[in-house]
Amino acid sequence: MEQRLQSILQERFGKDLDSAADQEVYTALMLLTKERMAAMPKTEGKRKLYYVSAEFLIGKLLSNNLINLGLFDEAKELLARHGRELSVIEEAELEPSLGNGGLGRLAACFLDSIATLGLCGDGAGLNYHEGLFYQKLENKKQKEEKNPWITPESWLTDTGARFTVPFGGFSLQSVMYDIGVPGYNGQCNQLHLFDVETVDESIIGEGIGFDKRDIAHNLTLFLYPDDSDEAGRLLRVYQQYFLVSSTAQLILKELKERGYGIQDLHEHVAVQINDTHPTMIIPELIRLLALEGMSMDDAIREVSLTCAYTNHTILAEALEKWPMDFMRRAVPQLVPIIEELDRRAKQRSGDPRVAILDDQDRVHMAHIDIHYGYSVNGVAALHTEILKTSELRPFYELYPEKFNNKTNGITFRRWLLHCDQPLAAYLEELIGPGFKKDAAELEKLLAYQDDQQVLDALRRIKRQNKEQAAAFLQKTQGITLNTDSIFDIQVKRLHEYKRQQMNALYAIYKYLEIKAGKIPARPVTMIFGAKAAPAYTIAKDIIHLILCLSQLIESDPEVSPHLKVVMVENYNVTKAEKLIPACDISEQISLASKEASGTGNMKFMLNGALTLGTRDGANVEIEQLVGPENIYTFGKSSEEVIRLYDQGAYHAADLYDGDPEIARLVDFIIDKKMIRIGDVESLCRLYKEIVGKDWFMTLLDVKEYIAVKEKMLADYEDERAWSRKALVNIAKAGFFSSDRTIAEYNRDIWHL
Ligand code: 26V
Repeated sequence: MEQRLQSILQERFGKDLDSAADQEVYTALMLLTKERMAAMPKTEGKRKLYYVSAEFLIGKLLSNNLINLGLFDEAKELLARHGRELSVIEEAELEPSLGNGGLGRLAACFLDSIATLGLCGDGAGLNYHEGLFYQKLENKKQKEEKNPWITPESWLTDTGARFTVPFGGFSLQSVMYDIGVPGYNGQCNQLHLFDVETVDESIIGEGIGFDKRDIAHNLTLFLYPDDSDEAGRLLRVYQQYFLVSSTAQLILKELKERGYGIQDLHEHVAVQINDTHPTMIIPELIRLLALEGMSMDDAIREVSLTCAYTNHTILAEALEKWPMDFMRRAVPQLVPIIEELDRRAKQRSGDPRVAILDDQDRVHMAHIDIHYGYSVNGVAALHTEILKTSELRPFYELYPEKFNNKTNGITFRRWLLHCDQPLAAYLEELIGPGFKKDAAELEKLLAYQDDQQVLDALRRIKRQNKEQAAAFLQKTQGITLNTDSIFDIQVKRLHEYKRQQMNALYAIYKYLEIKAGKIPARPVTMIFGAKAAPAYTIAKDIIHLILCLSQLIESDPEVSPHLKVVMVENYNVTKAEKLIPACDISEQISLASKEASGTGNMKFMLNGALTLGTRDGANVEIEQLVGPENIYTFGKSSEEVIRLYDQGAYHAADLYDGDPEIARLVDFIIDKKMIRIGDVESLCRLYKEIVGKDWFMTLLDVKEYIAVKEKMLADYEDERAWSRKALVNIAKAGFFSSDRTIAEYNRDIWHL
């Protein structure tokens, strides 16, 4: 390795490992890794999977690729011999923000596991030049900026493949870039990212502003541009079609290159549709097959046996419904096909709840997937049950055989071996290296649950990780953390259903307690990290509330020694990797029934944090695995919440009026002290929202939440009992390896 690295440095920069800048060493290591990946065998199979997704939140790639290639230690030692540190070198890598949150990160974990299991399958997505957005925190508010990540030398390789994508009135040229996805001691697959040839970064103005109608120049600039106006929503339709048309053309091209004909499609191709964003691949494939002479009946049957759909949410506002008029403007060639699919669906069932076209001339994307896909899966046991019994019930009655559950997972390469190297090394010492290949072997750790030495070591590792995270926050945001304190962390997208506002009410509670002289046994550090959608006003108000509380507490010498509230700027995969190993309390407090699965919950558990959570999403399965004594749950059940919605029986104002303790916390949002440091309009709007509406029922669970969190803080003082619980969580996390999830997808859906 050393020789090759030195020669790349020499060729490119005329330098060597002792004289090159960090950026140059990074580039050389990246190029070396790319060479190694290009030389790896590609996976082959009778049936090839295309995992189609509008998002792949891949994170930085250097360290993870080195780990998967088995080169990590060698690279680290080589650099160390020249007085350099890999962890410093990898800071030069820019993180692409090609996803919003869980859905995009899941897609990235899945690619890692597909390659690791040696399965023949590639990802297909879009090459957004500026990603989602970079979040700046200024004047206690979120500001969006562009987030460029593509440098002249990057992980992208131009494959030379080009496709023409036809839109109403014009066509665009699609350029296919590949990013290699090496498996862990396996083969190498690809992530195909399509880019529009005419993309033009110079049209971006202030912040993330640009002309939303200039499709030829803007199509691959940003992920999900602001969909609060019509031009933004229409652009999403253009993006989605660009993705699926390019992918469909690639699929048929590769099918033929592999020596098969279009009549063999479903035997040799599986398409996994990641949420509804790539749904148009169904009518597009049908269109392309028909163009090649296949009958409509045959084309629909072939495609229906090829495509499978994953649902990631039950939130009605997140289920895509596009006006047919958008289709007529952007993709008129799909209109007759969508109409035909709708006609056939209506023939099959007259129930308006399962129609593709509704009486307002809107296309229900999920309904296309369910009628014309062969599999429909939810992402956690509870989520799939809710789909079957309530959200998608009429579909379940029509097609019970299509429905199945695939509980999400995470890749342990990134979320243990890479992000928590001290823990991974210690586990290897204790139980051997087997867990790296077979995550179920983590259970061997259970043999040590009463071993004081092991429990002490786990606590030491946690302490060391807290110091690392604290040093990182000091360096990046100038924030000083007390590493003796309890680290209580909620990091995820900002959404009312995830209830960051409930956690903020806890901060208010604690603040008032301390002001009243009730000093906690140990200081608490509450860490938040969250991006809000640019047009989601209440979400931004919640960020503002958190930042106001942070300042209020920081500037109060009575309170600040005991409580700290921190908001991490631009929370992303890299920051998750620093924070998760440092966590004591993992906040998973969504309103029951609303979080389809969650995957952060799994990452925290694997890194020895204890969950404070509702019985929602995969939390339910965590509880079943670790047992109720090793998790802290609270809150109304999903059945109860669904009943409240069905009967319209939840009224926040009743709880507010009837309970002075609740009123005291909510009122503090607009207390004089807060108004003095914050934006009155924002704080008042949030206050009114919580008292008057509270659609996600914060006040329903807040008291029990506070009580359970208090119990948790008290329990932390019993070091031995706490560490034992942490050990059980690590030991039982094996189930959440995405290798298990992918093995199930392959067994039940893909049959590769
Ligand atoms: C999308 C939107 C779009 C606009 C309106 C508000 C809204 C709210 C939620 C969403 C979520 C879209 C789908 C999604 O990201 N689901 C997440 O998927 C993860 C991987 O399966 C899962 O762990 C999370 O629980 C789920 O929220």
